[in-house]
Amino acid sequence: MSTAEIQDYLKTAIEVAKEAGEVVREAFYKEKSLQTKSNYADLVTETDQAVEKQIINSFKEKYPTHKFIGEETVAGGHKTEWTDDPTWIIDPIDGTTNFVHQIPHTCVCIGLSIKKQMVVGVVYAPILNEMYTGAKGQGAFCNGERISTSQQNDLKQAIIYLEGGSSREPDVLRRKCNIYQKVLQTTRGTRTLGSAAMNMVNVAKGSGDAYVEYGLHIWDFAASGVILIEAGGSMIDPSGGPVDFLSRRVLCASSQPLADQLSTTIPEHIEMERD
Ligand code: 2AM
Ligand code: CA
Ligand code: CA
Ligand code: CA
Repeated sequence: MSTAEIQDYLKTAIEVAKEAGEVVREAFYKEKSLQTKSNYADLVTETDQAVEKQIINSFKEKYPTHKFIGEETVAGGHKTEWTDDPTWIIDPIDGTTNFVHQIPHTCVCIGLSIKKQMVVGVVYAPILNEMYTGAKGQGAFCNGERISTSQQNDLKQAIIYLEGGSSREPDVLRRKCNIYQKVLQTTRGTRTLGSAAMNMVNVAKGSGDAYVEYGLHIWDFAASGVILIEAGGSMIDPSGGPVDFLSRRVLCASSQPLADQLSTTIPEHIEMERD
């Protein structure tokens, strides 16, 4: 695929993300119509659903043959169908709980895969006014300025993003607590932004050094993954080896040595049912 083609896809994704971000911004300080999904901590609003529809319709107009994977369109319990076809991977609002509670770390995520390779990623945080973009082989940017990771490679000096996640299963929570304790013991500290994509783009721009997560889905980290890699970061499976977008696990870091150190430090790696 040519550089010009990738640039065209990126340009479209930025336009579509901006339009979607406008809707998120408009709704942010208003009362929300709220439903729960798998449990009381797993939320969805009318805005999540409306924004996803809007994004998909915009792409369908321009690229009628392309496929879609979107958080609010994937029916509960169904396996994600990810093919070699050009596929737009969409999280209309990453950080829905932040959105509901008027915490500004909430963003629209749009990624494009071709032959199951991520080629374009856009993460737009409309309340923070931050537009993160990345395209394969073309670098990563925030509001048009080039970004790069901290290149930190000493765990003792590193800040690690960790999330509670939305699972409330006692076994998952116990394992997460064990990981949290070990990470606190071996690093400079932990942070939580409440959005997988915001954690990842912050690692991409050097605000913090790593992020490890179990329980997420392809739409949570596909778009921000391109940005992280293009910013010089590393993305692996938490127990080592290449990342698998359907495994529901990811470890990303400012550098490969840091990714490896964090991977071996974590006391247990939570197995999740694959997408
Ligand atoms: P969402 O807001 O799109 O649902 C918070 O832990 C972050 O992880 C959010 O980005 C959230 O995405 C995502 N997330 C949702 N469910 C999760 C889960 N069970 N485990 C981990 N992360 C999850
Ligand atoms: Ca969700
Ligand atoms: Ca998400
Ligand atoms: Ca979401």
